[in-house]
Amino acid sequence: MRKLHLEHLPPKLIGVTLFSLWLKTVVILLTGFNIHIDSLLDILLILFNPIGSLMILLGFSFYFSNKIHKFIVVMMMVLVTGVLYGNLLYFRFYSDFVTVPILFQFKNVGGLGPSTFELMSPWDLLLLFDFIIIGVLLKKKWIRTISVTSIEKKTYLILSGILLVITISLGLIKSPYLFAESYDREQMVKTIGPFNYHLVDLGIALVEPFNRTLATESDTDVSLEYTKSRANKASDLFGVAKGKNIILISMESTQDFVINKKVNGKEITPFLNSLIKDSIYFNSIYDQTAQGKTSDAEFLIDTGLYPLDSGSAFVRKTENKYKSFPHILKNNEDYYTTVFHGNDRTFWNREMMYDSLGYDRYFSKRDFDVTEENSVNYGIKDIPFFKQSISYLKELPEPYYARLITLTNHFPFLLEEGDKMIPEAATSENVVNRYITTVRYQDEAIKTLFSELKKKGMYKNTMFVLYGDHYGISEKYEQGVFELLGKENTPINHVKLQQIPLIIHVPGEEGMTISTIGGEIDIRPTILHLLGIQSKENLSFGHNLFTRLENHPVIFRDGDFVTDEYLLKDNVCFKVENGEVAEESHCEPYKDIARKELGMSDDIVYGDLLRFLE
Ligand code: GP9
Ligand code: MN
Repeated sequence: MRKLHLEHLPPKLIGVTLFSLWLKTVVILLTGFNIHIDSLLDILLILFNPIGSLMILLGFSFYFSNKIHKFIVVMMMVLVTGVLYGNLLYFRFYSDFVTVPILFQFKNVGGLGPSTFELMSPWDLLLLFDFIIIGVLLKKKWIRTISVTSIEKKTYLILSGILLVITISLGLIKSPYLFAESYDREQMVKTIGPFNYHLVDLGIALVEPFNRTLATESDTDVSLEYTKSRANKASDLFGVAKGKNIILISMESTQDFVINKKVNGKEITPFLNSLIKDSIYFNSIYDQTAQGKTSDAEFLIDTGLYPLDSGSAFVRKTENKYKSFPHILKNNEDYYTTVFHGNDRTFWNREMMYDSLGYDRYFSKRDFDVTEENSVNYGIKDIPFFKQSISYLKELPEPYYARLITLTNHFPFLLEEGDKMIPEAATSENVVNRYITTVRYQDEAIKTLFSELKKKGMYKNTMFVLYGDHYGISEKYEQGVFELLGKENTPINHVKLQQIPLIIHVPGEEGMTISTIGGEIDIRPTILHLLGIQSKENLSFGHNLFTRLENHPVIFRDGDFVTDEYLLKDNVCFKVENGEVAEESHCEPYKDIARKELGMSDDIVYGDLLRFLE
């Protein structure tokens, strides 16, 4: 038998590594990211799109000597695995992909705290499988690294380049608005692959600073014209809360499904359920936040603009000029404006952003007595937080506007036994089971706040606005909620779970439930309506909820939307009525509105256009 001459074989390390990384990428894309597949083309794209970029990455190793070549290949494996795993962890909570700005707000997305550990799974170790196999193959010398000629290098490079061009072209054929809708990251990852997506994202981050330099005063005209034309009809409630103090409560991770819901015969939110009877309760309001979570909810309410497509405006756009809610309140009725929150001043860059938004005072962690005993998870528990806030509230000049941001009901929903006021639920998702107890605790805290305010005579002259800031249960754990609600896990039911409660309580006013659909962006015009303020500083995309048109879409940051009749989820059009897939043409006009509004809002924020309205 002839002896096998290994040294004449091709550079197999590259081949084996390319195959293993491709396989890993494809398996993760198909199983880890809940990517919506609606045609064979989608699968073909997913199979094809990582090849070109992986070849280019691994190709770098050719430019190093034989010894270092091996090392570079391993480094590329670490890089690719790290990028995939980072995205996987991020996706498990945020149902989104990592962007460059996220890397600069790492500590705000849970860092390496309990939130991240909760998201890990022992199965994740499988990601290291190829390292072991390739390690063994190298050790046994079953695969070799041999140098390549310059012709081979060139051919490899040209081939990788051609594959890359084909990938991008196929992506554009599949989704012509791929780059115009770069905020639709699922579309981007599905069509051009995760590595090309990261490159595009990096490119966007690099050119972003030029937006401001190139912006001119006339760029504001389109948005001014667009937002001016919206109807702001009169309603009986105009001015009913004129001159009152305003207490806004941002309820951490509070979804609307908890309202009036019992678990094991016990209400999750007994206080809110009773408050609703004497309040205006909007039960069809959607979470519109993106990667900035709580800070995005604050941004939506304070500015009436959409949050950024990537990263948090609180972190990225503090230098901008804003026409914010505090500015409007101050200019029209001379309100004193404050925020109360038990976390560090730097979290979400709040200290700086509140300055830009015109707040007079930020009561943060350093203003509270925070001890190990009165804290859990992210910081001070809601009951001591509210109790301590009251003494500050009492001293504020009136009328005041105070936003109080709760914290206890935060993922992964940790609470000591003694604070659990109802037993955990018994679904298949522990996260959901614990969530019930932290929401219940928050409800008790709000009850305490109300009764203390009543005792101190601070209740009657105040308008209360309570809203859930964003979802608490991400798609990964949603099955537990469906079990609680006895509902099926369908796209339409998932979208409905994104509803957050909005409760406006004006003492003495009659209660009513309003089912008009809306979003967090509509909260500011609604409050201004109740305050009787007709502000001219209205370059905002919100509508007053009392007169909002049902067929105007509630727009989500990824370009999806919901109207009274149709909803778009992952670019599939559905009928709201029965959850059936609808003809794409029904969604087209709303898609255009979504693209237009998100585009205009981004132009305002990235171009700092409000500075021209001084
Ligand atoms: C932290 C609190 C929670 O200060 O706002 O932040 P989140 O993770 O929900 O954005
Ligand atoms: Mn939050």
